[in-house]
Amino acid sequence: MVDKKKPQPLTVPSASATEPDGHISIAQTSDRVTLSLRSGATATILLYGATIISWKINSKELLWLSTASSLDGSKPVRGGIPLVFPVFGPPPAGTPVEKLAQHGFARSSRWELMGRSEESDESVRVDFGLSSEGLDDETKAKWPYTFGLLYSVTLTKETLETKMVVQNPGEETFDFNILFHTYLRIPDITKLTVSGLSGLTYRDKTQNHAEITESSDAIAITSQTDRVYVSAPGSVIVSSDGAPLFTVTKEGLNDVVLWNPYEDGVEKIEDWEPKEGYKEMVCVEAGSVAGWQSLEGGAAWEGGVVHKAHL
Ligand code: TA6
Repeated sequence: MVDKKKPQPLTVPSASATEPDGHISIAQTSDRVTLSLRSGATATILLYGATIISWKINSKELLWLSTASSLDGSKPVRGGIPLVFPVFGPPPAGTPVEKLAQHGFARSSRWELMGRSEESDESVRVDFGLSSEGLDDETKAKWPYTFGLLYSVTLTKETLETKMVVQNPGEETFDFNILFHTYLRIPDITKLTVSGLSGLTYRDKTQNHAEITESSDAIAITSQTDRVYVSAPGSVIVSSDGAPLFTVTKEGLNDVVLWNPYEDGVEKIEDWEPKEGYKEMVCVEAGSVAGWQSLEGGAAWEGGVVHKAHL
């Protein structure tokens, strides 16, 4: 009896493999994996960065992706759900991550497809792995810790679940930030509100990281917005004209980042196209980034996000 909970070795031929009942299919090409369910949900994940570049329900795209985004592994994807590890933002000088690129190396490394498992006939999961052995020498020299990442993407009828296990098989403790940098697609930024963050302290990166208390439970975005909400509760609700579009529920993660570069910010982002695209997206990013997560040798850490679409 096959244990459906454990990832099974992928036996997918180069084309697609369809489950006997046609409920679930995993199509793998050389650079990406596509999941699809009979319900009409699909998700596509690049092996580069294990970046989710598409999440659709009944052909409706739910993630924002720049039309100028590189998808060939030449640079991090602009949009979808890039992974941030082991540092969020510009690496602080004088820390072990100081030589790394902004947001770390997870989003710009090639991950291995570890396997898949059917959770039920209406959900499918694939697992990706990245370890210190898999890093290129240059990156390894910049952050010489022994680590293992196991990233699970689970697609169901209404949700896209992303979960990361960080392992420290070495002896030396390392500190890390981690974040799922989700670009949600929305109809119109002028009708958007974000709820679930009221009363929290946020660090406003547009005001030199000033600490401000959030007073609104229906946050509107009317200018460049770049905030780290510290110790946020479980769920954030993204609405348009008062109707819920998404619920983002984090597990094992401390903080939520809210970002929209807005009209002035997109001008500085070369691979952001169309420039007007800021009107149709909001980044709601669950992570542990306000502080460092410390992982001792032999220990493991786990955290993830459930993105639910309200269609
Ligand atoms: O998560 C928000 C943020 O940290 C912004 O400050 C902005 O830098 C954004 O990430 C995108 O970063 P990237 O390195 O992908 O251009």
